[in-house]
Amino acid sequence: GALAACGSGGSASGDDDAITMGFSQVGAESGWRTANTKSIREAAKAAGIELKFSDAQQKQENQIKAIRSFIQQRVDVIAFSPVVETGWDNVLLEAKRANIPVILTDRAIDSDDESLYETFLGSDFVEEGRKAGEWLVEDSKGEGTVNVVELQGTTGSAPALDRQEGFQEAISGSDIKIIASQTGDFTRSGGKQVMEAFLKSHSDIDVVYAHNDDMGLGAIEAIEAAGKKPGEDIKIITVDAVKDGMQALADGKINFIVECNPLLGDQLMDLVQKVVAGEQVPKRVVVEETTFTQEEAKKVLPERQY
Ligand code: GYE
Repeated sequence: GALAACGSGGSASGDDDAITMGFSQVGAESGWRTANTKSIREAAKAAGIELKFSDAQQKQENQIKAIRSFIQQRVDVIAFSPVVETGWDNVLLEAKRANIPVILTDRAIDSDDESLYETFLGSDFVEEGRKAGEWLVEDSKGEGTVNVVELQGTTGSAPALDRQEGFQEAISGSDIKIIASQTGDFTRSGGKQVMEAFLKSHSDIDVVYAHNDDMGLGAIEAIEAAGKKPGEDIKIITVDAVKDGMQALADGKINFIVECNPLLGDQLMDLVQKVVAGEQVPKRVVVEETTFTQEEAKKVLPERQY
C-alpha cells in the first residue's frame, strides 16, 4: 500500500505492494459471526490483502486496544465491526490523525462526526425488525391479545437497538404486547437462561422474538425443558437465517426468520481496495436480504452456505 511503499518502515508485510488491513471483529458469539469471520478471511486471501485479525471477545475496550495497535503498526486501512454504537470518537480521531482510513462493517456507530469513517457496509437492522413485526401482525390477526417476550442482542449494539425499534414500530396499534424484554447477548446460552427466567415469571407467553437465531435456539431448549412445544405452544421469530436456525424453522420449532447476511467479505475487500486507492465510495452500502417461512426454509436449506 501507499504508506508501506513510502518506506515508512512500518509495514510488517513482506510484500510491499500488498494492502495491509487491520480488522477488529466483535467476537465469536454466534453462528452469524463465525460465518462472517470466515467470509472476511477467505475474501482477504482471494484479494491478496494481508489481514491482521483481532477478536475482541465482545468487549469494546479490546476493540479500542486493537485499533490503537493497528495505528501503531501503520496498517493501510482499518475495518471493524463495532460491538456497541457509542464511545468511538477518540480512537477514530487517532486513526484519522494518522491518515489511516476506517471502514465500518456490519454494525454502525453513533457519532456526530461522519468524517471519522469512509463508509459503512452492513444490513438495515431497523428494516429487519420491521419485517419480524409485520409477519407477526399478519400471522396473529383476529387472535386477540398476543404476549411477546423479547430476547435482545448485546446491550447498546446497533442490531439490538434497531431490531427492537423496527419491531415496535411494526406492532404499534395492534393487539401485540411486549410483556418482557432482556438481553441474551446474542448467545445460545444467554437466550436459554433468559427464557428460563421468563417462563418462570410469565405463564402467558405466546411468542418469542429473538434478535438472532442463536438466542432463539437457546429459547427452544428452555421451552422444551419446561414441557412445552416450541413453534406451537409458543411461536418463535428470529433474525439471521444461519443453518441451525433454518433447520429449526424447517423442523417447525421456529415460525419465521428474517435473513441477515454475514457474507460481507467480498464487498468489504472491494471497498478496501477503492478506499486505499483514494477512490470515492458511497458513505453507506446496504446488504440485500429476504425472509423465510417454514415451507421456504425446507426448500432452500440444502443450498444454504452458512
Ligand atoms: O445478527 C448476531 C451477531 O451484528 C448482524 O451479531 C450482527 C449480529 C447478528 O451476534 O447473530
